[in-house]
Amino acid sequence: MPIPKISTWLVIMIAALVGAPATAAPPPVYVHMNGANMFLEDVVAVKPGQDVVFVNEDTGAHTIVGFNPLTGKTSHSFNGYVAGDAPATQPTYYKISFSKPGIYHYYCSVHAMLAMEPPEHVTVAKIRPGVDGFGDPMAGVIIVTTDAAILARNPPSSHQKILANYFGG
Ligand SMILES: [Cu+2]
Repeated sequence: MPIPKISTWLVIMIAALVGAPATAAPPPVYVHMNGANMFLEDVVAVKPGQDVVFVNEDTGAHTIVGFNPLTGKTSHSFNGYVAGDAPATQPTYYKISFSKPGIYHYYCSVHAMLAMEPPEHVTVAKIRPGVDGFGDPMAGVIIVTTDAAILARNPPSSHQKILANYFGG
């Protein structure tokens, strides 16, 4: 077997480098909380394994608790707490990712509550009585998908880690 020339080896090595699979993870998708007791981007889509990072820019604490609308059961693994860091108002974070495609519902147990909705008998998040806000319960959905068309629809603010001028009270 003839020994390949150096130039041949170089071509093989460069081809191997160029053909190496991309290992860079996609950037996270961000969901922000401010003073309105809501998740600003309440529907976002990510790929399996891609991080969703909840950013609490509020001065009050929130929780992020996954639930199954069909059973009403809450999740132990999708269960976060983000302190409201008043008076310093430094953002606090909770990060989650999902390996399987699906639709993952969550709510803030401080500012919303789960209730069965007749006659459909599904569990939904509702406004917790006495909580201030814009009228919607503090809840959201994460869509885990490989569908590029759905992934492209995330709101622009979901690409920014920290939103300026969104510190609430
Ligand atoms: Cu909350």
